[in-house]
Amino acid sequence: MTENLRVAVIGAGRMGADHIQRLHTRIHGADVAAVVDIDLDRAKAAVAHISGAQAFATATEAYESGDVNAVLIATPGFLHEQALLAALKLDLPILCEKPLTPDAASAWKVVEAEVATGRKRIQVGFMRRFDDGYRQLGRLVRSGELGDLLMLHCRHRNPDTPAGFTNEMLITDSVVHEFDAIRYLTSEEITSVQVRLGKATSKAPNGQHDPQHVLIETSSGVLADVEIFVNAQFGYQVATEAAFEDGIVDIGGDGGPYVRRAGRWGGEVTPGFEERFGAAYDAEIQSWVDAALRGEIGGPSAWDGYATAACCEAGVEAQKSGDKVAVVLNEKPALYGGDSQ
Ligand code: ISE
Repeated sequence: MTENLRVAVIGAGRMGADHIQRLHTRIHGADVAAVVDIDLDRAKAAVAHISGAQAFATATEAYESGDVNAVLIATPGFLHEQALLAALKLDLPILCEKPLTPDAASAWKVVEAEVATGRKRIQVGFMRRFDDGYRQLGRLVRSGELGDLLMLHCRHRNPDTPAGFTNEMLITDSVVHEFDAIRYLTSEEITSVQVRLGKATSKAPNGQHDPQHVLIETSSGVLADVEIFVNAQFGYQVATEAAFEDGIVDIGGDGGPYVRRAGRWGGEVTPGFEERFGAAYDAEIQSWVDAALRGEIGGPSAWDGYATAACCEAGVEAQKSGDKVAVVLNEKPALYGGDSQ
């Protein structure tokens, strides 16, 4: 029988805590062996109910415990590069939450380091690829059943933003998902990004211009427009309408029971991404664990992380200039040649 993965989760914040719970209660083939957080008390609280798991303030200590053979990185994006390079040196299977890194140059360093190991070790946490709606839409695009895909209209709305969420993060933390989803749905690279700033909500914290309208173009000319609205108050919504030559497809509409009661009709608005994408996160982590036990990755690669980092960089430049900014990518290394996006 194959032994379970012994996972060190680095970062016990909102996403890290969610993954710890998932690994501990729902995922087969993996155990939480260690939780690492610069706030040791937070790490200790995260392992309190998990027998056999230890808390550490640094990843080095977790690795030196000798009880870890895989790593899930859930720290803020600007800390990823160092954590990724260290884990690659130890030849560990890695699940890295998005973004791979915040800019294209650091993401490329990670790609080069992985290429030097000769195999794919890094899976990037673009969970939408595991969401039923995105999967079905991806299949429809690839089947050609509705003719060619022409346009995508994407809506990405969050109720509010955590402290420290900057104007750039509307692109690097939120639209990054759209970049990956568009690449996934079209199986094409993105060639340009433009950002328009229109009328802003009074509900956004200082420094954020919210909402923003992002126009994205792929290599065959598919246009995708994204409304990114991160202080939308009412709840969480990620939805896309796809226009094909022979039909229109909607994904991500309201879910749950539609209730008629006491003279009213309706249902509940999804509160946040944990609820909207809970099943997708479960499928993503299970796929990573299953693949890691075979010595492979089970989802988007470091190349996908790099390509989206390049889109984010163009997006941040476009936010500032208002211009249409080209996305320029380095040549795709052979290691990722066989990837279906
Ligand atoms: C957050 O980090 C996520 O990944 C969510 O999916 C996204 O909706 C949100 O805008 C991000 O800040």
